[in-house]
Amino acid sequence: MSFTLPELSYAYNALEPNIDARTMEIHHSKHHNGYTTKLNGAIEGTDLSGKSIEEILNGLDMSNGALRNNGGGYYNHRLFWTVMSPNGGGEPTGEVASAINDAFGSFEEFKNAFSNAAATQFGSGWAWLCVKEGGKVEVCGTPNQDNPLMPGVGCGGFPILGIDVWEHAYYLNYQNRRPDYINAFFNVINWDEVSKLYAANK
Ligand code: MN3
Repeated sequence: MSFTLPELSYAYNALEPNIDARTMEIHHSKHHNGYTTKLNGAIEGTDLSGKSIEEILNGLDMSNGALRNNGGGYYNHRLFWTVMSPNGGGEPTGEVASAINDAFGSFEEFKNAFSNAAATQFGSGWAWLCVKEGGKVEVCGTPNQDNPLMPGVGCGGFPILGIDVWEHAYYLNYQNRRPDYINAFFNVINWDEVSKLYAANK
């Protein structure tokens, strides 16, 4: 079994003006495609072939650079596309909203914590909202293509929201203004999908 590049459920220009079409096209068709191809190369002929990406990341040998970078890159981007939507933005409702309020005190405080994790991730990486068993949520960040599902990354739980803060995710439109990109990301967050991921993994 090999992994395939997932289709987006919206057009490359659908997230404008928050995320521009050219960035989306290159990010999906070049970067994510590259991670997918290299992930398939890294598992070909090994006993990992046939396992789910979650199983591969959970049991990852962190010294295997090709699998760590490309397995993470495959998974992280697959999640990233689904937690954005042209109909996104606003604030969450229901269970995930309650969990966010319990953990951070308010949506604004959550937004500050998530934005801060994204803004202060040095170099390339991701910021995450994760859910732990029992339903508690927390914010954390990981470098490069590391992911909370990997062993020992010190960022716990199941990721239900992630923002890519590699420069390739924003540089064409925002240049060095990462905070502006982070702000714009909040206009496209697909809270319906985040809620589903919360309910399925709490
Ligand atoms: Mn990326």
